[in-house]
Amino acid sequence: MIELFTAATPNGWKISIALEEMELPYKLRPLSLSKLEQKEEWFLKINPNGRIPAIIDHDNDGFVVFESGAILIYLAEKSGKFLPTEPKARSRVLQWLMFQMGGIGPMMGQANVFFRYAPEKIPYAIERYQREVRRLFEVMERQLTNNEYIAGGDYSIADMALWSWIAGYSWSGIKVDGLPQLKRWMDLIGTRPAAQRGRNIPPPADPNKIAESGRSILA
Ligand SMILES: N[C@@H](CCC(=O)N[C@@H](CS)C(=O)NCC(=O)O)C(=O)O
Repeated sequence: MIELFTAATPNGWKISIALEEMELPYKLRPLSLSKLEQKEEWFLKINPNGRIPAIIDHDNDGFVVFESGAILIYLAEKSGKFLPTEPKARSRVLQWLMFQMGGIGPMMGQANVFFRYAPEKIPYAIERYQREVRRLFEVMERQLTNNEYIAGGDYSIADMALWSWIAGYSWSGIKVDGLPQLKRWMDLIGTRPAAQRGRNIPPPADPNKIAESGRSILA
């Protein structure tokens, strides 16, 4: 059994979506980010970085994994799903997973901070991060023009990682006008029952608020 430490944010959804897609049984351990449970000493022993997500694999000597990209690779290898073993195909998936981890995630995270949460609106910072996210979306648009999924013809952990963030594009104030392939791909993943289930784990704290904004709390 996998124990999943998570919260209703994009980095958390990556893992609940993957667990749902891979049909791996898991026990949910939601953390309250606003109560700073992720900084408590007991949790720092699991994730020294004090952030969600993290997992403990109780079927593998209580092996702990933190960092969402590393967790996705671990789960894909454990289940034998959504990460090819053929070296070139595998590398393509890992390239797009790294693109998410090093690009989309940090840039959308900063766009959210400056566009949504910062007490002072700093146009330079808002524009800088929104422009970079839009540029990354355009990179994906080109890739998706010739590929059904982001790393080729098959759905992979890279799609799960990217979709968890990109489905919340409007919260970051990013426009997707003129990106038909990106929209096609968002719908393709968004209609998967396991992706829908995973994006609602843990269940949103205030369903009315979520319905209004179409998203949950993005950190
Ligand atoms: N690189 C990390 C980032 C994790 C991360 O930023 N998690 C956010 C939620 S999306 C978090 O725990 N924020 C609370 C905090 O920073 O204290 C990963 O991909 O796992």
